[in-house]
Amino acid sequence: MNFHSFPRVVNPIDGEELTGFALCLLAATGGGLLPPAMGMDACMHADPNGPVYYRGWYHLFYQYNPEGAVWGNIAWGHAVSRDLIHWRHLPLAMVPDQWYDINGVWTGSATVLPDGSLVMLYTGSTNASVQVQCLAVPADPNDSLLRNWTKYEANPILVPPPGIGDKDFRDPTTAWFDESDKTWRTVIGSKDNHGHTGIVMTYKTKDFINYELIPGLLHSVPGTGMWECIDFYPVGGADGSEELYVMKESSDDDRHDWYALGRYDAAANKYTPIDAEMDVGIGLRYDWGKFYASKTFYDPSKNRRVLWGWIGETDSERADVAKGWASLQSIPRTVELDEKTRTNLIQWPVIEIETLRINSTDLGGTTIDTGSVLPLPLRRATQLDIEATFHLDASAVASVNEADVGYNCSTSGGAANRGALGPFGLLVLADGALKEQTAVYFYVSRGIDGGLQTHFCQDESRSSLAQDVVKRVVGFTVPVLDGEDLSLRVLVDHSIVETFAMGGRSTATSRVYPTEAIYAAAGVYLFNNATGAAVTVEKLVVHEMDDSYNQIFTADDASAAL
Ligand code: DQQ
Repeated sequence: MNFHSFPRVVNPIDGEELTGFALCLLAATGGGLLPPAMGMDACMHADPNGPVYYRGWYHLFYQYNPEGAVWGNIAWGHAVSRDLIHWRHLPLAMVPDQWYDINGVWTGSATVLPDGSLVMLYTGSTNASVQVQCLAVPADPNDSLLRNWTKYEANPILVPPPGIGDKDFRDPTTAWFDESDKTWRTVIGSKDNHGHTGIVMTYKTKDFINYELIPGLLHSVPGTGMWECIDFYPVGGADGSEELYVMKESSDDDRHDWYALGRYDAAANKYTPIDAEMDVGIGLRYDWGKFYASKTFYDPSKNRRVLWGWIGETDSERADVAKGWASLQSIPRTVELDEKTRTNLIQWPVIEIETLRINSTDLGGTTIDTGSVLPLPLRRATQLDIEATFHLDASAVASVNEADVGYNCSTSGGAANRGALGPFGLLVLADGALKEQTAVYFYVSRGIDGGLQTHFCQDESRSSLAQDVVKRVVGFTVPVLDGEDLSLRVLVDHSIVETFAMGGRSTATSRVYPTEAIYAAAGVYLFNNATGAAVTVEKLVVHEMDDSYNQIFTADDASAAL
């Protein structure tokens, strides 16, 4: 089945006629669960694939099951956009129809060559379930919508090398050009079956058809298991600062996206993290909530790197089958080196998201006393972009005591647990009785070395009255430099909360399933559960957000686009 074979139906809320992906929205609404509508919505099943900017269009391919709401029969879904916000869904780009990908057209990456042409490398799962790498190119390079793809006639172009398991060889990266020997390099993640070590292998090629494995490993970290969906790219380097490299792996063991900053020695084929304790798989994550199998691409039209992650469901598979869809893509984020700290990345929603702001309320200059919860006077609170800055005065900070040593977002009791200087922040998607709420907050504590630590956490434990939902408290410490206030940017979209703390130094995404805090019954509150200090909310601007009106591409759209 492709998108166009869905029956035509009408949305009971606005009477608009819907097809395809929108059918999933209808099913979800009918089931009492509210799908997000600001970004890419519903019915996609997993990893973003091959994101690329091609002839004026942003393309996002993604792992998609055309036959069900859960993983299986993996093909490449495809959507295009002019602005990263308003998307049109196209027919499937690639389906499993060859012996080398009959068990799935798995994850891959696009590479734009210097002449502007495009190659796509992806993993095929063969008829014997062996993971092999395959090449595909646009069937018509003049079609800016890239609707048809030609798989290379002699695929696969790579099979697992000696010592690598048949099921441990997947997800080739975007290639980069190495001037030293005029070859392209691509890397592929795997694991060393003896040591449970995550590894990255580098291949070089001149033509994307013939490849040579470079001896040795680009990187490896013991104890981290299979590395999926490697991403590898430079950051920084402007104004004479040293360029660093991000290596990201999606850990099949714990289903989190881990990254490190490091140095890349191309001649030696070696990656070395700047801090061994913050190595790939053991240090920093892109997002402390639900965010996996992510991929970046370089956007030449705005000279920026853009990141997408797959936001899986946290309800049960049974519920996904019942509602008929599963999973989202995150709002696209720019990603760059934090030049102030040089220890972490900065992630930030692409600026285009601000075009969805339809009404803004300035509520800054409020003080939240200890132990208080303040409702915000908002007209609508289900689709919001909230910008907040909190200030703690220095004397309060000095009062943080030993009881707060060793605070940990996930294990220290969440938003209900009171300490000297936390938690304080926002409750979003909260109903009037606060039976349902997602808490986004800071907690300042002492580290074991006696210094202050700021934790940024998101508490899902009361996000839904529904039972069959995984609810956690997620988060981590976030760097705060001298003189900086504590800032949050929270994107709320019915059933997803994407938060960026300290200007994007740390992020957390929660998939939530409110049953009471919906439509007009949803609200936002400021809260301060700290025992030791009032908190001043220096800045609080709440933007009401519009839907992004994603649609199915029609023949008329297609001809108008060309
Ligand atoms: N999903 C794909 C694999 C990848 C995994 C299969 C990550 O290529 O390793 O659907 O979610």
